[in-house]
Amino acid sequence: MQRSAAGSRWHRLDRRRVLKGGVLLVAGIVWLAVLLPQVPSVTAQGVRNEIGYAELTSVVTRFSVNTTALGYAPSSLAVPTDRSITLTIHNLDANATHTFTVYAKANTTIPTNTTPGALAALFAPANSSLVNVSLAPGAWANWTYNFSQPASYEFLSLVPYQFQAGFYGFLNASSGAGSVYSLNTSAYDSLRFIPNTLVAPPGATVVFHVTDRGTVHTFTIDSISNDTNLTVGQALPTSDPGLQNPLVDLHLSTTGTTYTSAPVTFPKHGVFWFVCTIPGHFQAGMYGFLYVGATPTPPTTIPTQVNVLQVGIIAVSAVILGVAAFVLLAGMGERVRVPPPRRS
Ligand SMILES: [Cu+2]
Repeated sequence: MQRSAAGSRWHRLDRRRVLKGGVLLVAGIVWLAVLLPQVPSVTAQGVRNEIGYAELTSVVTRFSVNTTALGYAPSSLAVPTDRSITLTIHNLDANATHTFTVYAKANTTIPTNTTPGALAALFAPANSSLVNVSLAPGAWANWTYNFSQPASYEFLSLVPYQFQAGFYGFLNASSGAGSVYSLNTSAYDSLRFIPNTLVAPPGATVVFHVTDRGTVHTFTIDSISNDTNLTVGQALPTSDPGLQNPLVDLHLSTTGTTYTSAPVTFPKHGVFWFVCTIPGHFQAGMYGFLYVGATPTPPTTIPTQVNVLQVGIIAVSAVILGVAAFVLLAGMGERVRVPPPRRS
């Protein structure tokens, strides 16, 4: 009778301890499992230097050239190779007919002192032009063509004396032309852009996507390559031509929102600052570099800020797991140390 009462008491105590230990163990594991994977994105605010590479998102295949009273606009057009492109030619000149004639001989510039007679003779053979279309005032036409090789082709008007007066231009076919790239970064309240190094191919046309991970910031790209007016650790210069006429100037105001720039076409090569122009932010480290057609300098200054959050989560997890183990072992130990009374 006494034995069974004592036995059930120990059993009850033991169960309570095991239950407590088990709950703590589960809590510890959940704490570790739920919080630790989130750490990289949280600590990224202050610790990591990352490189973001431009991704090709689309290739422009539709182009247009207008004919005005003065000539072609644009008079120089970069088009991609190895794909079909469509060119719309629109004669906006209300008073005159013009032709859009593409000389079939690649990489050849016809001398502007060529007489109308000599020009007519040059274009007499049918295969002398890739296309030859005559456009009355207000008329337009589409021309579809696939440039297989990178090359430059001159286009001109065969109406007498128009070429001599400046009615000519060039189609420049190259493999990268018309390509639109996408670059992503985020702005954090730790006054960092992450990634803070962005890389794009030479002469790329880029659309920037900047996600606001904090409060109010700007993403402003200096239009002057290698602008030496800016100095790390100092305030932004009050008047800097590159920042007064920035290539991109996104104003970020809403956390979690991604802001998208208009497409920007960069020169072949250059290194451009991008900064936050909110007072104090640049000075505190809110800047990065865009490398166009250039190899990025590896980030050499990693902020020495300790990864406090990660250390904290591991420490708290260790404490919870430790207590859980102690309670579990203590429960078991007590059962061994105090066996149920025996009948003599
Ligand atoms: Cu800022």
